This record gives sequence, structure tokens and C-alpha cells, in this order.
Amino acid sequence: MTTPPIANGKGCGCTQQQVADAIAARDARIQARIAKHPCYSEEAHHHYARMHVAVAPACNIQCNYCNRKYDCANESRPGVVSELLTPEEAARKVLVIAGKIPQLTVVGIAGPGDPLANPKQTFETFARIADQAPDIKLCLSTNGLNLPDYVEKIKQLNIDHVTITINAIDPDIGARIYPWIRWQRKRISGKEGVKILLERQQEGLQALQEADILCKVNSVMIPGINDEHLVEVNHMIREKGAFLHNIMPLISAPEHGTYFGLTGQRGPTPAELKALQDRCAGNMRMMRHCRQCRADAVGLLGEDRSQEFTKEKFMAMPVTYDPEKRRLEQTRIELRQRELAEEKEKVQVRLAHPTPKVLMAVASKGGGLVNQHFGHAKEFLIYEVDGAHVSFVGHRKVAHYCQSGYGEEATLDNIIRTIGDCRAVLCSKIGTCPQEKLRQAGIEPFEDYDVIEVVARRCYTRLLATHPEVTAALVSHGS
Ligand code: CLF
Ligand code: SF4
Repeated sequence: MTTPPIANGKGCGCTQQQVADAIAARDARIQARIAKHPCYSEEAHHHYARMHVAVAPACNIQCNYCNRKYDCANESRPGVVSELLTPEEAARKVLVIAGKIPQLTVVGIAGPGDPLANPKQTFETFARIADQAPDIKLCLSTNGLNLPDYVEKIKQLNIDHVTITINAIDPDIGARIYPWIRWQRKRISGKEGVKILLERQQEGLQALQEADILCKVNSVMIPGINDEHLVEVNHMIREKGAFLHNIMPLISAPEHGTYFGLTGQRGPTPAELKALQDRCAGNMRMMRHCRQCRADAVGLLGEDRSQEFTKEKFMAMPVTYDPEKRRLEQTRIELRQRELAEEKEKVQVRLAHPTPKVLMAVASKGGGLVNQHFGHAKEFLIYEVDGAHVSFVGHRKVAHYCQSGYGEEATLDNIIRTIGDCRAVLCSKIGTCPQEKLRQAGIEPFEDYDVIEVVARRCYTRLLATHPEVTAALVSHGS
């Protein structure tokens, strides 16, 4: 059923209170649909896992950031190849992993090609999973070309989350990203093909909205091509009812063999990406925790357990899927989430005057906690902190500092470069040597083990108290 529009309270016969209640009820319904989806809910991604099954090899368009030897770069880290599965193998893999990882709540199909260019394999896989593991949410990612033809089927199978990758709404800009599409058994090059693709993407988005299916839009940010234009894309998708916008950085390297990799097209810097996300954030919900995962990804978004479940390994594992055990584990997580929410609420303060903003890098193994040794972190979560708020704004991957127990200078230098705009690094433990080097680079190491927001607040208070020059420098930079 389509979610009914909420009247504005003027002349519709509703009181302000009734309108407010209707909005609250609608928000609560949406919250319930996303609460355990690690991509649609930033909060959920600390606790719940997803997996992808690679059942869709073919693709019907060409993107300049893809060379088709690797997984679909619209929903995957470029340069990665997944092991192709049949629908039957995919369903078995889901049952095995759902038994081993009870916090696994979502199964997505995101490649290695386009799921809707392989409708038979995609829908057979979803039907098998829905039948054998009905407590798992189904999720689909597509370039959108075939989407309008399958919205009814998607609804029928109760696939409640669909991602469309939309990189442009202007065909001239689109033609710099897509050289051709395959449409009605013909290859159509240049602007003519791009026009069809962009129209079909928007038609599909509209149809999803009408069918009340939650839609996320992915956009690949390509500096000099569509970076400015993505603000217009953001406006369009909001108008057409997209729930979430995920602007991802182009990752291009010559060794990937893609057109952009070979022609030297660069990706955005973290600061450019954040600036664009901030510009669009006033307009709608932005996703900032995407890890551009692979078509056979398994686990929490920040971890990759796919190698534990290669075809050879999962085919030999017993199926231990037990819905009751999973329900109990997920109830335990929900209780923990409620406790965390209370802790976080305590550290959000209302202040009359603006205070300086600082970025902090957090080492976390998940659970919403600062709970990882600095030397073991393969990525840092980035939080923006001021006197009133602690907000998640992104993540940065690094090579971890402790390789076989020894810290490596070159790696530490890289880490310092990667988080060089942060004023502090929050971790459960850190050795004296990296502490010194971080301090020399103006990054304060802060050891603690607690809820991220709570530690960030403690660190902020300490920074301002012990580093008055930090406040002065930030204020003079106009933060
Ligand atoms: Fe997979 Fe995509 Fe569904 Fe998530 S991923 S199909 S919505 S279950 Fe998530 Fe991975 Fe980013 Fe995709 S982190 S690449 S947004
Ligand atoms: Fe590659 Fe995906 Fe683009 Fe197809 S839609 S060309 S698989 S990135």
C-alpha cells in the first residue's frame, strides 16, 4: 500500500496535533523498516550485517568506471572479482551464513553485473531465500535500465529496498560517463542511449515510490564531470521520493583497466566528497557509511568476511539456520541499542553559542564503541564534534599499523596523511611511539573504551581545556 501523503493542517479539517501524530506514525513505520538494515540506517550499521550473493553476471550498459572483468562498480569496490553462484548455491550460502552470523539481517544482489539484466537468476534466488529464510530482508541494486519492467515483480517478492545508481540527469553529462547501452537487443551509443537510460532510471524511481518500496540512490562523484551536477540529481531524486542518497567517490586506477583509470580521471578527495555531501544534506538524508563493498560481501559493512565463505568452504559447512536463535540474538542487540541511545542522548547538549568544530578519527570493531587498538584499525570512522553535537561524517580506509606485531613507519606516515585533518584519534589502546608521532602531526591520541559519542565528548572537553591554542586556531580558521 502506498504511504498516504500527510496533509499540511491547513483547510484539511485536521488539527495540528492530528497532523503531528500522523507524521510521527509515518516516521515510526519507516523507522521499523530500516532499523535492521545496515545501509539504510547509519545506526544499524554498527550492529547488523549484510551479505551479497553473486548470481548476476551480465550487464546491459557500459560505465566508464568499469571494464566488466570486475564486479559492478555501482555497488562494489572496483578491481574485485566474485565467485559466481547458481540460485540454489546462493540460497544454501545464505542459510549457512545466517546460521553462523545471527545478526545478518539483509541479503542483497548487486552483481557482479546488473541484477535486472539477469532477471531469471535474480528472482529465483530471492524466491528461494524468501521461502527458506523468511526473517531476512531482501535488497537489490541496479543501474535502472530494466527497472520499470520489474517493479511489480519486486513488490510481489516483498523486496523492500532497491538501489538505483543515477550519476546524471543531463544527457550531455551522462554521455561522458556512459558510452553505450544495450536496449531491445541493440547497442545504442552516445547521447541517444544515455537519454533512454536516464529516462528509465527516473521512471523506475517514480514507480518504486508509487509501490511504496524504499529506494536509495547511489551516485558516483566524478570530479570535473558530474560533481556540481550531483546537486541537481539530489533535488530530482528527492522530488521523486528517494529515501536516501549515497554519493560515493570514483575509485579509478590504471591497473583496473577502465576508461577512467586509463585516461587518468581522478576521484574526489575526502574533503571534496564531504563538502558535496554537506551541500546535499540539507535537502535529504545522506548515506555516509557506504564501504563500496563487493558482489559477494559478508559481514558488518566495515569488515569483509567473504574469504571465510568461498564456494568450496560454504558447500562443506552444515546449515545451522535457526530462526529462534536469530530472534533471541537480535532482541539482545535491540536492548543494547536502546542503552546506547540513552548514553548518546546524554552527551548531546543544547548550547546558545556556536563552538569550534573538530574532526576525530575513531578505531572501532563495531557495536557503536571505541573498542579497537590503534594498530589494528584498517579504517577509521570520522566524527565531527562541537560543543553540542557528535555526528558521523564518513570513514577512511588505511593499511593497519601493526603488521605481525610491529609498527611500520611508512604505514604510520600514511595513516597520518589519511587522517591529517583530524584533531584527535580515539582508540582503546595505542603504543608510545605512534602517540609521539601523532602529537607531532597535531593529532591528539585519546585512549578510552566506551560509546563513541561519550568518548568523543570527553576528548572534546579535554582538547578545549588543555589545548587553548586549538580553540584559537579553529576560531581563526572560521570553523
Ligand atoms: Fe547490499 Fe546495497 Fe543492499 Fe546494502 S550494500 S545491495 S543497499 S545490502 Fe551498502 Fe555496500 Fe554501500 Fe551498497 S555499503 S556498496 S550501500
Ligand atoms: Fe559495470 Fe555495473 Fe556499470 Fe554494468 S552497471 S558497466 S557492471 S559498473
